[in-house]
Amino acid sequence: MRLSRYFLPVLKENPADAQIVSHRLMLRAGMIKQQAAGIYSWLPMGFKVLRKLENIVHEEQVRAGHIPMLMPTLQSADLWRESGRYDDYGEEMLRISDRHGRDMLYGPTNEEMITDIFRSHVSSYKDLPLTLYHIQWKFRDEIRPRFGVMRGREFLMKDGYNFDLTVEDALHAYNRHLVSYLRSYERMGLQAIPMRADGGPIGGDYTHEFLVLAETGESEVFYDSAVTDLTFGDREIDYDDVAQCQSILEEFTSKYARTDETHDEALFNQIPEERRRVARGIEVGQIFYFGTKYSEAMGATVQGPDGKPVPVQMGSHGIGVSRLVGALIEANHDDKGIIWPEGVTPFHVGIVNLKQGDDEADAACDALYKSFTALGLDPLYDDRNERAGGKFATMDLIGLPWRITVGPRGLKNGVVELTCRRSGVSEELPPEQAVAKVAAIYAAL
Ligand code: P5A
Repeated sequence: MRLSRYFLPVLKENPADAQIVSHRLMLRAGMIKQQAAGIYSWLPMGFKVLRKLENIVHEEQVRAGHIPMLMPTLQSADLWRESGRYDDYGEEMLRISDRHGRDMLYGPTNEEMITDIFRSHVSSYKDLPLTLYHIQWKFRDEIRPRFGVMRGREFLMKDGYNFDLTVEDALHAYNRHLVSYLRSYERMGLQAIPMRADGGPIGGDYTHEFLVLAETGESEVFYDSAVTDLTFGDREIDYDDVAQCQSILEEFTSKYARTDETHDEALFNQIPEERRRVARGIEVGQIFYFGTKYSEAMGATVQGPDGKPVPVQMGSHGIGVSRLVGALIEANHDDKGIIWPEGVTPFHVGIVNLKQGDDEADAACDALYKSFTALGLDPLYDDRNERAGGKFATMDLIGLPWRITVGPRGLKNGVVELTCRRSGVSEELPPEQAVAKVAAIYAAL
């Protein structure tokens, strides 16, 4: 993409109403525009990052054997009356009535709708196990929407629902979700720690939240510092292997890590003092096992092996996809702007032309641009007629991990400058070597 033809409405000034760094930087970098409290348009560069996160989530869910689909945002109140949550959900639910006076709502989550789909089409235990998921907009009329996309009213969630015959199978589905979530967050360049939490309005008392440690997080967390040493890495995983998934769950959840809802001071005090941590975290996902809560209320039964009907065992599993964009920035920025991890960056590399209109510099930039696109990479070429300082400030603000600077002086010596956004380290290289180096970094992801 050439910047002169793109839509990147960067702001020079700090927006006054943005209290935390991710909100400030998303507005300044032209990623989002607020349309109403807690409701945002995703401008092209923000949309690109959102799509990258969605892709990672999709790939990891499909790898785990879960099946993508799409449910609507608007739901009929009748389904929620069956589960009893229409009254329970309270003011967080946006209620709407259509022209016929029928009660509708903008879905805050989809347990009822998926249970309805299941009961309409599945009647035998032979069709289990089944896990369906979608990535869809949700609405929760939060009393205090704030921090930009971190606590929105409209937000994008991946929500998955498992249906199993036995408790053991449902717990395996729970474990599969935990493992696939660990992989997803790591691919995004984030450490998200599973912590014992509370079921809240979704239900069930077996649930883990995934938290990214950050001072601006809304949850207070208590943990053994040893949990921060755990990484999933590139280990092979067989999602049908019950023992392997169970052992990964144990590895990642046996050390003390809890949110304030379930914190137990006595247990916490058993951790050696130098490893006790009290901090704040951003909740980027939550998984639940709630058994037959919805299937019993809504009559979702299957015929078991003995011919008798049994209510199906269920759980639900969510990732806050739009919130993750904010969480990623909270965890990856400096005083100049965003620093995207390579796995989620909106463009792979920035090209800065120091002397637009100079034949040699223009030709070298065009050649770099062509080389990257031929390799399947997505460069952002700042071809505007601007001063170098302004171009560098924009690149630093939008945070592409790699920048190539091209100017007549370097070209005389046959080199361009390759700069790493995170370390700030630059090196001079012939253009083809700079391309090869950047390409190798992305090929290794
Ligand atoms: C699990 C999937 C559920 O709703 N039902 C379907 C279950 N869980 S949850 O924890 O309530 O939400 C899942 C994730 O969505 C994100 N999230 C939000 N993101 C932005 N703004 C909000 N107001 C908001 N509320 C929830 C969180 O990341 C949460 O973990």
